[in-house]
Amino acid sequence: MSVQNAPVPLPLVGGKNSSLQHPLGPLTAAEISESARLIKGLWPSNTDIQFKSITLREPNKADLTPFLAAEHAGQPTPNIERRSFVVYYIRNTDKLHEAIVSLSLGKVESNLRLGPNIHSNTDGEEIIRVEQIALEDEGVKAEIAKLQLPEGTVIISDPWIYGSDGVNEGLFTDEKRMFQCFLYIRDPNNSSEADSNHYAMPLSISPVISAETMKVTRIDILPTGADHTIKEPSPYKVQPPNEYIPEAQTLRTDLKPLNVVQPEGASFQISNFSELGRTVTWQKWSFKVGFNIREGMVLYDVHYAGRPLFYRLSLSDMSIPYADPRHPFHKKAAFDLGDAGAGIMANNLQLGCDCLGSIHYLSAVLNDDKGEPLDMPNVICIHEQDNGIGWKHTNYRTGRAAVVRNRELVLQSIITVSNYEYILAFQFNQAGEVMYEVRATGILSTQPIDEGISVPWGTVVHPGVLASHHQHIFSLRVDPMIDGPANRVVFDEAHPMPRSDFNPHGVGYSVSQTPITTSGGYDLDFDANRTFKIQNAAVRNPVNGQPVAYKIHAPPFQKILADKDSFHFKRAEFADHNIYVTSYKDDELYAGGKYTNQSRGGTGVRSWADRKDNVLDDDIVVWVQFGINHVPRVEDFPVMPCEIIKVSFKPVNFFEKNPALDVPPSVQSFNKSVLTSANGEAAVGGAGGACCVKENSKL
Ligand SMILES: [Cu+2]
Repeated sequence: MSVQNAPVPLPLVGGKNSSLQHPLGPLTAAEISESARLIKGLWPSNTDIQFKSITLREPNKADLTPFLAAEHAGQPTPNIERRSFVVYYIRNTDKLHEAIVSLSLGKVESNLRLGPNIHSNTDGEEIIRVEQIALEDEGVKAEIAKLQLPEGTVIISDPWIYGSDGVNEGLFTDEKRMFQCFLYIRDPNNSSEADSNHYAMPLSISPVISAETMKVTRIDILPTGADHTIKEPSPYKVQPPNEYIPEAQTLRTDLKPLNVVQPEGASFQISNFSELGRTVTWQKWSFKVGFNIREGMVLYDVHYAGRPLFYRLSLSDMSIPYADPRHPFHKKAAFDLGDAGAGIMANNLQLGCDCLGSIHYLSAVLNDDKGEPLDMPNVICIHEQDNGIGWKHTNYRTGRAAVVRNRELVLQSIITVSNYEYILAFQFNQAGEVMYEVRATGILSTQPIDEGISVPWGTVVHPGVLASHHQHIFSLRVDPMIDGPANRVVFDEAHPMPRSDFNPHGVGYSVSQTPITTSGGYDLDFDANRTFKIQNAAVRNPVNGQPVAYKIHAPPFQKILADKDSFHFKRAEFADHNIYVTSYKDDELYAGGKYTNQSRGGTGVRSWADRKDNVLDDDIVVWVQFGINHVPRVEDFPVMPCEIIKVSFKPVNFFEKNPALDVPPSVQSFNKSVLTSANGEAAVGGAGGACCVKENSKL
């Protein structure tokens, strides 16, 4: 990193705008415009600046902690300077800058030129332009002509982040920021259907475009056999279409409505903590919701029944390395948050489509490439859902059942990353548990394959269509404050007791606990039932004297398969361990480093963990990795049924008993279920109103 202008540190003072804004409030439209104006003021007026992100520079924790404490106590809060973090290029150059703007003081505090080998995320305008450039290029047209496609065939271009391989040879250099476009056609027999699934008709021509010159720099021809052989494009055999849109299907006709009705509205309350920030309270939970261009949803200051649990929660990073070893597929490794951004890719969620029931939407304001505010309507939906039974017991002697439903609060955001979708949700329940759920869906990234061939690194999902195997590896950043800021991570393991006079039948087993003292990467061990817990050793449960804790339930996944010398491995610094524990440092937010596009590694959670810091009873950050090895199925095409992955945080010795005991019983007078006949016809009303309420309880 070279420094163009040295940063000027400024003292922390209250500014002119601070009384209007909360330090965690997402940047307002006015603040985005003001940030852009101040950055433009650094340069001659004819300079064309390409803004990549203009986002809140969150306050240092040392400043924010007393603010939040005062806020919770209802006392006057200290002034904290509002800052924005701005990433921009001088357009059509590699001159990447990151700047910190003091909005309170109306000045640019620091402005750094970054590089070499540091590249920023793409943006919506750039992607659209790259698509067009690929299709307008005469060389690309000449290659396409060799395919002798039917008259009127529509070509579709999917720009991909170029990736890194360390090659620096002429046109094959990865030193400069580039895009690799994969080309497809729409069904030539239905060319006017803009939503036709072009991924069923991949071409072997792949233009590479320079992000600086915005010109095609080379045209790759993709291997379509079982080896590295490249064949000259030849007349294309149009295969049958494979559409996902409903009008292309014969829809089943036996589905009856299932309406989620909340006649008295929802049980949550939502208020503004800033112009765009929201505080959510629901069933003893309270937290603040922010939204930014990179992470999308961010939760702050999560409390249950007034007890602090998490300072900050967000999806920090993801990596999707592909299995095909051949050029140019060997570079395919998407880091969708850092390369594009979960915020900027968020869907505009639609009532009655993406969430059911009584829905409250949150909208956001991000920035476009000109530095203008960009309205992002309905990027988060908040709603409740019934998730079956929460707990139940029947006393078989009396026949009396006690049962409660498991109501959940859901904050959901859906991102579209070109072909793929991720449905991302924080979920809270009445038993003090927090879940983070990812549903992977959308369309596989496909490539052409010759008929009659199969390969061990991918699945043929349609005639002539290969979907390569790939891993989805996510990193959830958890900044805990379990009953206070000083936490530790411990892991429990269950081991058989040795046979002895004490264990004469060889059946005993015991659970041991090991504290993690040093920052590093740690792994699950299912044979030992290894369970990681975030613990506050200074706060003891009055029932058993054990430290209060939250345990982490994360499903097993295969760690990154690319070898340790590969760029995929070096770049995805989080992808090699289930858990990373680091000491807290301001500005260490993204597990794969701040700039993932064509990154080279050396920054991210693996590097931070290598500091070997103390993480025992200190301010720590826990990075929870989870994912899937996606070996595509024919059933994943033309659109993939949701693959669900869920991480849970559950209280362990945190409460004095089941915290959901006070959930009102599940009764017919509340639930209003109806009897249904054997052929599914609804009958009005229904018996069983006293299913678990005893009229003459002795209590
Ligand atoms: Cu996948």
